[in-house]
Amino acid sequence: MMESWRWYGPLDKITLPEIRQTGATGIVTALHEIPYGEVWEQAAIEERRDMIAAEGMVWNVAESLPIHENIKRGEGDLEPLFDNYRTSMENMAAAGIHTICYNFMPLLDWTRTDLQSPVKGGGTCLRFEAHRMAAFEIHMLGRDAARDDYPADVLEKAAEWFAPSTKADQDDLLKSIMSGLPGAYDRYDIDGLRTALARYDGIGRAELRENYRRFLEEVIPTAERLGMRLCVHPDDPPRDILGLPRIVSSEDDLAWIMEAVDSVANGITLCSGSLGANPINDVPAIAKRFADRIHFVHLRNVRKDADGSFEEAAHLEGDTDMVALSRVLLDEQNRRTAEGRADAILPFRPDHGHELLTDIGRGTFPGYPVIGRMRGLAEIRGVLHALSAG
Ligand code: DNO
Repeated sequence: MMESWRWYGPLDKITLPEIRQTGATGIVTALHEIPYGEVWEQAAIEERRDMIAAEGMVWNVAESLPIHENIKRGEGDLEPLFDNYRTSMENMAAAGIHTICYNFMPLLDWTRTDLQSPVKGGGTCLRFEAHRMAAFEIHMLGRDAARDDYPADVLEKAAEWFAPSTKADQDDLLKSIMSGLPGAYDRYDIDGLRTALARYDGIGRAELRENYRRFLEEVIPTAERLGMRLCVHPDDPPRDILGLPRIVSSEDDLAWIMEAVDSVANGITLCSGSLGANPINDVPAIAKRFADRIHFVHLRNVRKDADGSFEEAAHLEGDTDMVALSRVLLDEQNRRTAEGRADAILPFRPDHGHELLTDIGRGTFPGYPVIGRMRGLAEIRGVLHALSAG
C-alpha cells in the first residue's frame, strides 16, 4: 500500500520536507483555498502538484473535491455546479491525479466535542462526548427535538454540564464542533447554524439519497471516461446529527451507494475510524464486502463507550482489529496486482493522531499533528510489512 500523508497545502504548519522524513511518499491534499462549487483551474492544480514533486513526493489523492451544499439540498439550478465539478475532474485528470475523495455529509464534516482530551500517559486526542453534543443541541441551539435522539442518562448529564457552564465553556464547545472543516468553509455561530439547519427542513433520508443519486449520475460517467476513481468518505460520526440525515454511515448505506451507480469509478474511501465509531459496523467485514470498490484508505482507531461517546485511540489500539483489516486490504491489492491493474496499489494515510511531544502547542490542524500521525504511520507500516512477509 502506498504510504501517504494529508497536507493542507501552504496553510499547513507542517512542511513538505518534514513530511518527507516520515517516510510517506504520497501527498493527499486539496486546493483548500478555493470556495466550494468553484472550478479548480488546471494551472493551480499543476502548481501544487509541482510543489509536491519538487520535494520528492507525489500528489496521489485529492481530498476533498467538496460538493456544494445546493447539490446536497437539491436546491436551485444545479447544472453549473455539476459542470464545475466535472471541469475540476477533467483538470485533475490532465494533471495526472485520478483519485478523488469527497463526502456527502450535510452541512458539517467530522464533528467532535473535545479537541484536546487527555490521553493516559500524556498527550491529547479528539473526543466525541454524547452529553456535550446533547447539551449543544438542546441547551445552546434550542433544538428541542434532539431530546428524542439521546437516552435519558445522557440528557441528564447534558443538563448538568450546561447549568454551571460559562460563556467561555460554551464558546469552546461551539468551536470544537465547528472545527471539522479545513480550508475554504463556512463556520457558523449559533444563529448562523440555526439558519443553515433551517435550509435542510424537509430533507430527510430519502430526499438526501435522491440528491446523492443525482450527483453520482451526473459525475460518474465523466470519471469513467477519464479513468478516475471517486471515493466517498463515510460520515463522522456515523449517525444523524443536529437532526440532519446521514446516509453514508453503515454497511447498508454503502451497499445502496454502490448499487445506485454500479461502476468501479463509484468507490469508497475506507475510513476505519469513521465506520468504526458505529457499533453495528464490523470494519474488516465491510472492507471485505466492498473490497473491489475501495480506492483510498484512512487508517485510525476509536474506542467506543456505551452511551455513544467515543475517542480516538492509538492506531493499533481501540475497537477495530487493524491487523485483520490490513489483511483484507493486502488481499485485495494482491488480487488487483494479479490482474495487472493500474490501480492495484492502494493509497492509505494514517488518519488523525494524538498530539504528542513537540506536537503540543504547535497549533497544527486538530487531529493532524506530525508526531502523533508519524507514530500511527510507523505502527501501521510494521503491520503491513509483517503481513506482507508472512
Ligand atoms: C477528517 C477527514 C474528513 C475527510 C472528508 C472527506 O479528518 O477524514 O474531513 O477529509 O470528509 O471529504
